[in-house]
Amino acid sequence: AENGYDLWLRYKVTDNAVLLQQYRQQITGINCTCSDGKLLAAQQELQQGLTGLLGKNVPLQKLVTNGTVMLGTPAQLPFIKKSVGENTLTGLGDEGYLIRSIRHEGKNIILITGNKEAGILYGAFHFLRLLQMQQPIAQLNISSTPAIKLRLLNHWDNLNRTVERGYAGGSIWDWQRLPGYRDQRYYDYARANASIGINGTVLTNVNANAMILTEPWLQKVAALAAIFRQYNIKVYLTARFSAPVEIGNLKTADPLNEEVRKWWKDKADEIYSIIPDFGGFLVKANSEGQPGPQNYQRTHADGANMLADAVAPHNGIVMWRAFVYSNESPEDRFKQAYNEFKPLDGQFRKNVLVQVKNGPIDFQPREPFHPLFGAMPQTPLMMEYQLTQEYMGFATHLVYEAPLFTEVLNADTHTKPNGSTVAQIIDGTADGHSLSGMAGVSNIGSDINWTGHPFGQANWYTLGRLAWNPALTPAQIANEWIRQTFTNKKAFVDTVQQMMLASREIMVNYMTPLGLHHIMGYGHHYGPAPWYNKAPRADWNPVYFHRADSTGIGFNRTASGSNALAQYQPAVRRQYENIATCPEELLLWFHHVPWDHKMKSGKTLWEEMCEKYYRGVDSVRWMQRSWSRLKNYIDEERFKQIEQLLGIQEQEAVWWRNACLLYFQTFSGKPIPAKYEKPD
Ligand code: GCW
Repeated sequence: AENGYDLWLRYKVTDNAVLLQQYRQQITGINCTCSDGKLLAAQQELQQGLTGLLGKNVPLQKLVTNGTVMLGTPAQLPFIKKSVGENTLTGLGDEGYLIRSIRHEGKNIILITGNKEAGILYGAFHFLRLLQMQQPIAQLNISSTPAIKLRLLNHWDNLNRTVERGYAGGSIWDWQRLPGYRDQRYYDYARANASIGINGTVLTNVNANAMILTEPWLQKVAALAAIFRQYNIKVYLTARFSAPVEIGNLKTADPLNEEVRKWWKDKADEIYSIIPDFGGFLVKANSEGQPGPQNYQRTHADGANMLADAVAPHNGIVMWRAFVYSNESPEDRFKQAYNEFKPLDGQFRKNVLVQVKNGPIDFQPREPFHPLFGAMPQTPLMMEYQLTQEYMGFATHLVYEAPLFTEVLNADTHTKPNGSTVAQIIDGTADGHSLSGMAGVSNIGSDINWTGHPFGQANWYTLGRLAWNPALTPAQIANEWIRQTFTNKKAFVDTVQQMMLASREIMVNYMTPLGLHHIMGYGHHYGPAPWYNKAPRADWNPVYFHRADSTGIGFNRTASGSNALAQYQPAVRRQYENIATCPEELLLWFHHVPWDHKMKSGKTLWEEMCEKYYRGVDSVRWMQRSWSRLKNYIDEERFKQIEQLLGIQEQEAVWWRNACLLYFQTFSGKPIPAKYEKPD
């Protein structure tokens, strides 16, 4: 059944007869000097994929013939050095690859090579992608290397198999049956990740449970690591800062205490004795009630460095999260991470990265880029995106996140005279860091199609592709994903690509237009609740963020308000602090704006807000109409799932629009313009 389990790796027989004929001539078998796990994984994937796509058995060959797909490193196949050239090979690094049509021993073959077997694995998946997308393969000359070193999923999975902010069932980690039972799903998870270049996974929630660091649990982790290793994926764990107290019987977790430091060193040694290629730790500390170094009057750097010292002898790393805000501080939450971390620049060990969310608040439908990007040149900063749609309609709404991700990557921080986009900061080029990373909070669960909403798969796909190459456009990524996941038929591809590209702005319009943010339901974050003001802390209340009153709406973050804008470079600050030059899509992030403020369209702010909310709903209906025309292009199962989900999305867009406009109207005191239908 077409239940979505195969993701974008469906390998259905090529449904273009001419092309199928060509492919069958161009590909006759696979020659592989298989020695190690990754190469074997590449060979198996190619055999499975090509056999499916060509609709015939693609054999392993000892001798090359015309149409052999040959896999091997230059060390295994010495002719490669001469045929390709030393410089080209050097440029590929450890994970890059070449795919070339060449003459070898008088035959026309396809060579997939890389300095390391990991590169060949990625090359094999690229080759399969070409066929899945029905591209010509006659004269291949492809070379590719990843721009970012650590390309990671962050699972917020708890040890009891619940998933924080997970909307696709329970955790896929079946801890109870590990390490003995190796679910096929782990292999398929690894294949999917390898196919898009993801090379690491943090298995556990950042709201961490120290138990994972005990020996029986580490054995379970080791079983997963053994599977993932073959696919060039390292495992990482979250480290609960108070673990020395909770599982180590110490009286303190003070990072400068000798016993505590020794405990972590011993713990790291133990972990590496069980999992020799363990990646390292991800840490959430002193945020939202989690323990951390500040409990002992130490800094984030003290905490991170202690863990970094523990894993350094094993080449491990520490990813220390910047998502901190304190329970006590009356300071604008927007400013707190920057205030905490900026002064620590230069104090972190070499093997520490600071992991920063894309925006200053929390994965909203639209946020300005985080002011920390560019502000800590001596520290490698990692990007943290959220694939799971905590604030974007869970796994119910169709929202393609690539436009959100690239909007942030392309933002210019103005911290360097010649190029300092967020992409250049996080890929390490702006400040010359060799460590670099991009992470996505996973949207994967035990649902048969992995992500709940079939289109959630596209967000997972995007993370991998963008981490490999941050210059890819949302259109390119969507195009790849649609062709592999559904069909190559043009009408389908074009229509769905348009829907995907528009979907994020559509959601912004019906949820939080013009820079509104964090007005979702308290706690669960689903649906509208801009009126809510009963949270135990002010900055969990929607009213804290929108600040609507009879004079206007929005959060004044200019110098006359919280002055969060001072955290940006002057060029950025000046643009945003002037209401005339502030992009309207960010307006209410930075300004408290009178209801009758004139917008660029000539409408008043209130009218523009009405326009956005109404357009948001109308556009969901447009998506529904577009989808309804595609019935005959794909399987009924997925067609109906998406049709039903769009139906809910339409109802909820109406809910958002009506709730927000009727509530904000109590402040604006103005009518909803007559040209719109009445709230229904
Ligand atoms: O997005 C918010 C979520 C919390 C989460 C936190 C974080 C893991 O509401 O559930 O906790 O951020 O990123 O640490």
